[in-house]
Amino acid sequence: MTYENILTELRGNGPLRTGLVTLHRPKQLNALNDTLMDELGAALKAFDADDTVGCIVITGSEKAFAAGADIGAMAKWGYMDVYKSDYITRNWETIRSIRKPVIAAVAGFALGGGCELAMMCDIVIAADTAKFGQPEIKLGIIPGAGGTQRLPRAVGKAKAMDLVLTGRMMDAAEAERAGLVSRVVPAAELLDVAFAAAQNICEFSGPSVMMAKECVNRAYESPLSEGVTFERRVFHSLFATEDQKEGMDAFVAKRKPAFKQR
Ligand code: CO8
Repeated sequence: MTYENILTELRGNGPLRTGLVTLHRPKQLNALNDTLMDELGAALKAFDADDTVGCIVITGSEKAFAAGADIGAMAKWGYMDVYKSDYITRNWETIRSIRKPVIAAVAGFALGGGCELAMMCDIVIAADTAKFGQPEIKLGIIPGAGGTQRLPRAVGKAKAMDLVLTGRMMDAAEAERAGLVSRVVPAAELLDVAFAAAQNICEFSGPSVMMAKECVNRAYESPLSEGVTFERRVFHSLFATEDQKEGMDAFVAKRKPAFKQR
């Protein structure tokens, strides 16, 4: 499948590979227009449905992961255009529905919708050149794809308010201290580190990977008591899988497990 605003490829040579999506509107710093978002949604769905793919990486360019929604396109919109369009919702719901782990490998600007896209991913690995921010306030709007909701959950109210109300950017080191990103690496190593993490995940049992993702996400959407009950039920269910037997037998026999379930 060829796309206009993204590039896709499969990486790795194990039984499970990593699906890579590269956002590719270089002249607009990967601003997220309708076409790009539709293509991103389609590519993620295709990788999610592909049994040979175990993990997905989304990246941008050296200069920008994504500089936000396309301001040129939005500038002409009125209230009814935005209200009636499903631009903001349709593909964001697709991203949320992806069951395999998605890693954001972020270099350069991740602003507005770009920062929100990174926050939709399960793991954010940042190059030391990364800059995160929600600068929508400078345009007379507010974040519209979860920025006011996911950012406080990721970095706490104080820093989220600071970023959303001043529109300032934070660098990779500050983002790591704040808990928005899990690792900061030299820019030249960004993709290698992201692929290594992805291939590491690919070696594990598919059901336990997908259920672990589902349970961690549940922590953000339910009270602790419900989350813990949900986790317990999912934990129980994994004892019905062949891979649980394989994983534990292998540990006892001091050999490497050969997980089969995808
Ligand atoms: N939309 C459209 N074009 C953009 C965007 C953007 N968000 N960001 C940069 N560009 C374009 C510039 O217009 C410029 O084009 P041209 O060369 O034709 O003039 C080109 O990219 C390069 O940009 P700059 O010359 O400005 O490069 P600098 O290195 O000087 O600055 C910045 C880089 C700081 C990233 C600067 O471009 C900037 O501030 N960009 C806007 C960032 C921003 O405000 N983002 C938030 C947008 S609103 C939003 O995301 C709301 C989300 C709602 C939901 C999401 C749904 C998908």
